[in-house]
Amino acid sequence: MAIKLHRCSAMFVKGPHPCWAAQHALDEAGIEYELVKHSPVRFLRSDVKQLAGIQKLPLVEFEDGTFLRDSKVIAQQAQAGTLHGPGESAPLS
Ligand SMILES: N[C@@H](CCC(=O)N[C@@H](CS)C(=O)NCC(=O)O)C(=O)O
Repeated sequence: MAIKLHRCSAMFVKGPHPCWAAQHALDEAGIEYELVKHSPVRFLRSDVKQLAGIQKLPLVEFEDGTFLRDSKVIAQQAQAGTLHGPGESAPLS
């Protein structure tokens, strides 16, 4: 499964920061991903808006072009081993 984690470039911000939380959860679960960094300023994320239709990060992008949003959902699925796109009924393998 080749996924991409889109997150803001403020890598130094940890703790409850949503981008950090999502990345940390993927790392803890041993899930491999390509890291794609974007502006920490939401209104400068026209690239994200064009790609996913929204500007909030983090986002997990799946091979089929779908996106999973919200750090809590990403972390929950990563921890449960059920990471899958919103249109998928089962985890990608
Ligand atoms: N509830 C969302 C919150 C996402 C969020 O606030 N992300 C930050 C990461 S930098 C962001 O996009 N901030 C820019 C803004 O809200 O303008 C989640 O947990 O994923």
